[in-house]
Amino acid sequence: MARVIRFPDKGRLLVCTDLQGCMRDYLRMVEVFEQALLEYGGDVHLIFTGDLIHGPHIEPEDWPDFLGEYYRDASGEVMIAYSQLAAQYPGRVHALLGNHEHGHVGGPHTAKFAADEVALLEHILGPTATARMRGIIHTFALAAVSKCGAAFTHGAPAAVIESIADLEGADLSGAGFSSPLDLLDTPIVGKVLWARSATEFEAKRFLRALNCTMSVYGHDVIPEGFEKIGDEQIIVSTSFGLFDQNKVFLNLDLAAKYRGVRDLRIGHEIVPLYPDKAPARLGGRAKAS
Ligand SMILES: [Mn+2]
Repeated sequence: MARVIRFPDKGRLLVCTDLQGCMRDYLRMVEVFEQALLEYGGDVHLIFTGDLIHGPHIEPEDWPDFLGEYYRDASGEVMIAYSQLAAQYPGRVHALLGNHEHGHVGGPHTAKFAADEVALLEHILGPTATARMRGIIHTFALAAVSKCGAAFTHGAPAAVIESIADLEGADLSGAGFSSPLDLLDTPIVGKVLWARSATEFEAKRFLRALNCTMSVYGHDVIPEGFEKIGDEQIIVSTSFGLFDQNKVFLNLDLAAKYRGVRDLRIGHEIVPLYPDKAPARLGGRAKAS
């Protein structure tokens, strides 16, 4: 797997964060991508920034409000659909490793909705589908960079790196640790996959090492859709933990030179996933109620 994706300096880039097994939002994102391909003459990339898998297995009557819109986990199906889409549009569809995928290929096992979500999903899938899913996860990168200034990771840009080579050389295998949990304490992989926040100093150091101006990530849930932190960071919530009206993705111009997240405008670069449900605050068309 290429550890770091390098986007070209032309075309559009659509950015989708944590799906956590939500097939409906995955399909909506594919619809947006295919619409953009028509609109931009085929020159469009799509990146999923990790945590495509591990959603809740909860009955509607037990569903808590803080999980946003109701859905049933379809992790295995989402992964297969992703790999088919990547095969259908070679070089255009990309994914980053999230902490939830990492558990299946050597990382610590996550315990968000089950005591061991890795074991649970692998049990549901069975050995053949598990092997197939691991093969797909092995194609995921650790980070992505672009000439437009945006750098992409699953978690916050808190990792201590001096250059892109530090990401390219990162060991994701978990080999050499007595427990996968020790991986959390490593300055690169642990932070890239698990950090929920980064200070301005950390973010600037990370971006300087990558020759980028702004850091785009998910991993955390922003119920309102997105949060800008200083001029260097934006957390985007496309699916997990949100109600449809607040879900957003990014639509970036790879030929642009973004100076920072202040250049990302609602209704242009920050776009509602469901514009008919989203309020005007997010560039949507829903009537105020
Ligand atoms: Mn995560």
